[in-house]
Amino acid sequence: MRKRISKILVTGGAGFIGSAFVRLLVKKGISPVIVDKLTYAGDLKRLEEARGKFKFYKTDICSKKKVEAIFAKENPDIVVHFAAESHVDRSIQDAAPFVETNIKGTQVLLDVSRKHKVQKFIFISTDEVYGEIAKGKFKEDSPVKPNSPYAASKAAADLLVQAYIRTNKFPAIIIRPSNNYGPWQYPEKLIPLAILKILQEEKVPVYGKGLNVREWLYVDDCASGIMAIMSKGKIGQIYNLGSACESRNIDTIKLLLKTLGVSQSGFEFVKDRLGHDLRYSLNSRKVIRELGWKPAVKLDPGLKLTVDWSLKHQDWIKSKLGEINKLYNK
Ligand code: NAD
Ligand code: TDX
Repeated sequence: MRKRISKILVTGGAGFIGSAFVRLLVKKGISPVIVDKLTYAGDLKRLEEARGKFKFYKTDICSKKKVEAIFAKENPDIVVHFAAESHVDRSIQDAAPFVETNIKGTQVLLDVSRKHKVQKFIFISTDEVYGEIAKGKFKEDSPVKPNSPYAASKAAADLLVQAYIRTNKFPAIIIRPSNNYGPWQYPEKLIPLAILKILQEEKVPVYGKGLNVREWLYVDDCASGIMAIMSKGKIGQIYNLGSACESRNIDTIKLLLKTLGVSQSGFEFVKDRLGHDLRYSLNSRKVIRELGWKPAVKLDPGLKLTVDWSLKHQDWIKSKLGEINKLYNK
């Protein structure tokens, strides 16, 4: 008898990384169920190429009643949980939605998933739960020491998942990706914001002296890593997911200005972010050695792909301008 294909429920599937994962599932012939509240960050345009190949529920993951009803109807085998408030600067302005969605929303999903006996629960955490590291790299067993309200809310959720694994033998896996970039990223984050500024012929705002380091992972590589871990990862484990492509913000912006063919002076140093983490860096040997995953796109070609995509989707990027001006008070 042919084995039934697992039914996959994806939260936050209309977001930046969630939609890349959904597009990958659909390419592989899998039709997921998506649960997304469509906050300012959610956008179904990201899923246009997958139209008709997924089922969509516009629902807040914090509403236990609604999530229960979806699980009762859909009976998912696997849950991949991306939905979150994801922007550090917003969490500094107001932590409330971060506590609500990232912590309570995760608790609701854990309880409903447990009740419905899902086979696997994949939690998308972040490298930010470790805090900053001046030298060396974080391993999966490094202490969790978050700094921003965003990171603290993700760490709380990450620890809650670990508690359910230990207490209830809940079949979860935790993934901690590094900074993503690529097509369809909301232009509040550094790389798409810089592209938007350059398109508007404005200077790119670089916090502090631009010496903070981030490890840049192309979004399709992140999606393929999540797929590998979902398919072959060990239950109860934590996996770092990074690219080893580290770059200081100032160098990233200069590379981007070069890629766009504009003057190298197209940026300005602005007031630093409060509590700004100096450097994130992941040791990703576990996923590489155990599961054979490898990122395919380095930073230079990844920025070229992102710029090419952005030039073709200027209308979409510029449609977020009002919201961005509201966020950065202009
Ligand atoms: P995003 O902000 O682009 O998307 C988040 C999605 O979640 C949106 O579609 C939004 O509508 C939805 N959402 C928000 N609150 C919700 C709620 N209460 N109920 C249902 N849906 C809700 O985020 P992203 O950059 O795609 O990040 C996805 C996940 O990956 C997040 O958990 C984030 O913490 C994590 N992560 C992101 C990065 C990165 O660089 N972007 C790196 C590491 C980890
Ligand atoms: O205008 C800016 N100028 C600037 O210098 C912005 C928006 C950012 N920065 C700096 C701050 C960081 O050092 O660029 C770096 C990247 O900033 P963000 O794009 O805001 O990302 P970061 O704070 O590193 O967090 C990201 O990576 C981990 C994601 O937003 C998180 O969701 C993820 O968990």
